[in-house]
Amino acid sequence: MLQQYEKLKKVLSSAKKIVFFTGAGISAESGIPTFRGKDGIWNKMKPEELANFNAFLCNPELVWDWYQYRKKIVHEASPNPAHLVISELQNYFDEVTVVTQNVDNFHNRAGSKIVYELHGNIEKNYCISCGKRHDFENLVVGEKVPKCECGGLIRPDIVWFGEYLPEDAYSLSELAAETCDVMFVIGTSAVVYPAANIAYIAKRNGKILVEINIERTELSGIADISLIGKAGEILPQILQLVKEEKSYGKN
Ligand code: BJW
Ligand code: ZN
Repeated sequence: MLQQYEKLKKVLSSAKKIVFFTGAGISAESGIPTFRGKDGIWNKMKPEELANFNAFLCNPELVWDWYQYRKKIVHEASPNPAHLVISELQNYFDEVTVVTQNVDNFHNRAGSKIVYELHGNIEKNYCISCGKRHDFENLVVGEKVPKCECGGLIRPDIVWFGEYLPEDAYSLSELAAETCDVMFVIGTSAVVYPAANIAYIAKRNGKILVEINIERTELSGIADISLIGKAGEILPQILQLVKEEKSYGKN
């Protein structure tokens, strides 16, 4: 592990553009459950009943309630040291880009300025008929599942299985992967596509891949540096490393 940190120190000394590609594991220490693994959401709930458009059409109340429940958990929780360190690293490097699969909005709440959300954002909603975006002010009240003025059902702005990722967020993420110096891949099993491609694009373009995870993943075999442990513990150590090295970053 010490050897891995030494290697990382060297890599970061010349890095200017950094990408953080994050997944559910980064929010685990905030109390947000991950999807896979022992305590994962998909162990208790079936994705085919909740996370696809047909499920919403068949049982909008169930799906809507599930997202309201998850939203409550997110509102009661806060970004953890991992999100906060990523935000603070903006002070030390020319460009820090976050590409996240998470919908919890924590990177924005932590103060990261460039955040590409590949799977949507639980705080946002839109009408399935006219596409209008909705906050909660202009919804027709008295309905369990809120409706748009046009009569269409309002759904959470989350990318469900079988749906396309937001085009802008995906293509800007591809570009960030192609042009960064280092990509950190944090807390993702990297089994969901096309999001997982982002890490492979960086690797194909000769970028350094640094993985932070509590266990080995699909990506471990191609990672240049592998740091095994909790993101909320490892990232503060990386910040310390960066602070100690005067020659780093913008100064
Ligand atoms: C820690 C830690 C700590 C824990 N510190 N680490 C090729 C083959 C087969 C299928 C497909 C394929 N290509 C595409 C597909 C279909 C599908 C897919 O990928 N399926 C795979 C599962 C097989 N993809 C799609 O459907 C995508 N769309 C698409 O392909 O469109 C094109 C198309 C259109 C029309 C027709 C056909 C195709 C859309 C995918 C949308 C994914 N959405 C979800 C759910 C959102 C709903 C919601 O939130 O309610 O997004 S799935 C779920 O997985 C969620 C996540 O963003 C995503 C990734 O999960 P993540 O973040 O990696 O979490 P986990 O739980 O898997 O891993 C956590 C990790 O953290 C673990 O490694 C832990 O060890 C670690 N960890 N604590 C550090 N403290
Ligand atoms: Zn509408």
